[in-house]
Amino acid sequence: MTDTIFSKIIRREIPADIVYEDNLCLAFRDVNPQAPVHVLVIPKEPIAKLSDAESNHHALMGHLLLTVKRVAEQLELKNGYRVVINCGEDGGQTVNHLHLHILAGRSLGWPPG
Ligand code: IU
Repeated sequence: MTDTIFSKIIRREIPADIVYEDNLCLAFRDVNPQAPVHVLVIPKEPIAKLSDAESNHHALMGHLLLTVKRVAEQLELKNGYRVVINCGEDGGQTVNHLHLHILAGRSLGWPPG
């Protein structure tokens, strides 16, 4: 898959406000936040989108979700939060590196646009 800006963030080639990192993933604040708290959790492995994940990514996918929980605890999102994965064009995905949005800090509407 082609390099994206998220790979550059992982390699520290461009700056980001990183809130969590381990050997498998990175979490950083979105540059264009859609809520008072807006963090992206990304795998270090450059999987382009959720529909590209395969059975060998089973453990990694679970790790990403548990990282969301960990980051939410770290940021003390006691009132709740939303987790979003945009996949592909109709899903509104703009960066072709799998990412989980964590949105919090206000009451979020439903359904999304
Ligand atoms: P999407 O699900 O692909 O639409 O989300 C991409 C997000 O990446 C979006 O919320 C952007 O604001 C965010 N982002 C970023 O945080 N830093 C960047 O350098 C770029 C996009 I490009």
